[in-house]
Amino acid sequence: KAELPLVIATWHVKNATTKAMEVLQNGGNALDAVEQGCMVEEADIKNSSVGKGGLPDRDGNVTLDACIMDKHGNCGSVVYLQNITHAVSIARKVMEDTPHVMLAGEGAKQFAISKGFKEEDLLTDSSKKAWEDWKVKSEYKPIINIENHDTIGMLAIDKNGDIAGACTTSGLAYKMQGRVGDSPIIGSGLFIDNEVGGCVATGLGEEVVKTVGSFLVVELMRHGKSPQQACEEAINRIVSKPNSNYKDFQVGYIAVNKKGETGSYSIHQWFSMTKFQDGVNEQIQSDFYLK
Ligand code: SD4
Repeated sequence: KAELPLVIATWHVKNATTKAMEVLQNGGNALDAVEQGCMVEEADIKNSSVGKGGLPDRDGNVTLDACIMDKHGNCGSVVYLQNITHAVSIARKVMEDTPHVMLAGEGAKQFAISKGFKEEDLLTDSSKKAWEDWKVKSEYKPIINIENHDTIGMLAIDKNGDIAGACTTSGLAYKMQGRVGDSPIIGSGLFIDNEVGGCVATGLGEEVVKTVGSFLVVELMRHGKSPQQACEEAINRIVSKPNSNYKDFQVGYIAVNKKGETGSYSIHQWFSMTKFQDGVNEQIQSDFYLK
């Protein structure tokens, strides 16, 4: 039986998994752990695809998407949130303090302010410079593995065996204004079923949404697949579509089941998962489709 608690996250985010594990070791539950773990990346201005310092859309607006899900199957999400760093915390407040699941744009921001969150400029000197450099050519094409250690999706199991998950992102760099990805869409960017397991996605959100990726992975686990097999089948679902141009984009999934087994898989090489369990916090290179 797997050692609990445990935390996994997309990409190379050891500071975030350290924080989440600290919460779990101090008796916090899985929901607290994933929120606080994700907040580490949101606050880090060096990260260019989440929170403060996230790359803007093509018009220079930094717009955030995030969601969170608990062991009861409750969920909260924010889309197109501006000027508030901790999108994941607003998602949690939507879940806990409103009758709704999702708040967008100005309404999400006003709600955050009403809860005492501070408005700030999320465009930093370096993300502004990157955008200005991009504008010279204004070529829009998703860059494979741009997130590297940035955008974060996290899943945790606490010592009671309960599962929670969260994800938070500034979305694709230089997206069209108004674009929303998979990350705040329950079942696409994230899905948790406390009886079965959880999954979170990263990469080109449009492709994840089209296959309702995270829900698919959890359903496959429900029907007996291991987390690894389920992630692989969900990636296969994307690449085996007629006319899929999967060579040009990345999608990666990580998953955990109720037993604490984990898996990860992506289309292209260099996706990784960070895993903290039994005193070991490690980056694990993920297996991939395009060999
Ligand atoms: C999106 N899936 O907005 C997000 C981006 C992402 O790692 O995950 N980056 O499409």
